[in-house]
Amino acid sequence: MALIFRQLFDPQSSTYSYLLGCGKSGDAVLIDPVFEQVRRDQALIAELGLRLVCTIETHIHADHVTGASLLKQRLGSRVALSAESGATGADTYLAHGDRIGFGERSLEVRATPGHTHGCLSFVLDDESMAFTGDCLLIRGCGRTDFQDGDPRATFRSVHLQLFTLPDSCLLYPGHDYRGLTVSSVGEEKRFNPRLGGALSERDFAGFMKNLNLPHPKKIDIAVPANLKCGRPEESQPMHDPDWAPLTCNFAGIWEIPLHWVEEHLSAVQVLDVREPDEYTGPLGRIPGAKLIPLGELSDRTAELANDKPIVAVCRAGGRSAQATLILQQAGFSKVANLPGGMLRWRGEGHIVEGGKV
Ligand SMILES: N[C@@H](CCC(=O)N[C@@H](CS)C(=O)NCC(=O)O)C(=O)O
Ligand SMILES: [Fe+2]
Repeated sequence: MALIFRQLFDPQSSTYSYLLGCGKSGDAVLIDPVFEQVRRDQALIAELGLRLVCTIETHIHADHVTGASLLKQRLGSRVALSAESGATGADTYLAHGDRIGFGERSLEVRATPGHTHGCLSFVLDDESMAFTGDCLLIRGCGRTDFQDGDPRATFRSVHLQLFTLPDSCLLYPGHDYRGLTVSSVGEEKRFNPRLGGALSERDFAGFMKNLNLPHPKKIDIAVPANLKCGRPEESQPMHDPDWAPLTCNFAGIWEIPLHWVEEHLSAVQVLDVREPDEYTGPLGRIPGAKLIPLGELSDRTAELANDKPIVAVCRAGGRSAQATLILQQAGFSKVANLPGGMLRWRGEGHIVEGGKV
């Protein structure tokens, strides 16, 4: 059954999140969501038409706060993590051998302790992919110097739970600090400089004792928050605009519902960024819309009021999306795009001035 798969990256913590969906039912899971990326992930899930049934943690992260609780609040997803993690407030406590289903697909849970005591890896039903968290990284592995880390446990986890998968099984890590995205069991068995080839448990333990890495910058915030599944009230709030029922799309553009604009026309400044011949052309315009063609916008932002939200519009919603970015850069905070532009506005029968009847 078709799998929907996306690898997502948080540049601040170099964390990967993984969205896996069943192509038939649309049920999806998200491995290791990052709090600051919840808006982005929510937009992608909506655009792909998926239903998030569950978020899954590979471990209690020390470098970022999980988005699990915020996603639960927004999308109703269940929070799943290791029973060994010591975390409270989850909906599902996972143990070695459990299966996490999403539609007709599933992940098998494997205990892979070492980086932390409660680390889990997740193996896709057909063993074509495994999500290794910070147990095994590409040509590396997670550090073992805090959170009950134990290099000997990592060595055994990698050799007994991951290197026993088919060589072709693709490995997706929890982080990569060099921009690498994917490896495979066969590759890591041969080329991992800490764990591959003929290297022994003792060689590995020696290597890990001498890593001498500085502690993650956010460890004192991240670990306590993650032990409560990243409860949003205890993390820094997500500042979503509240002047209108806006949604942020995966491209990062704030969009406003068309019917809301029609009902609140006097409360906003409608900015039409088409060319003058389009403004007076057959599609008509939104009553009261101010015309500033996109190419002139950067030089003419002073013509817009600072205290009234701006709704940007064009023919199909593309140029106006660009306009919202220009306005945000110019310091306007209440800005939204009219998705679909005048084509959709007219198509849905909203109020129009001028144009062909
Ligand atoms: N500089 C990063 C450090 C991140 C870090 O220590 N990451 C852990 C995973 S949570 C790790 O195992 N890193 C392995 C490495 O850096 O080689 C930060 O401050 O967040
Ligand atoms: Fe980690």
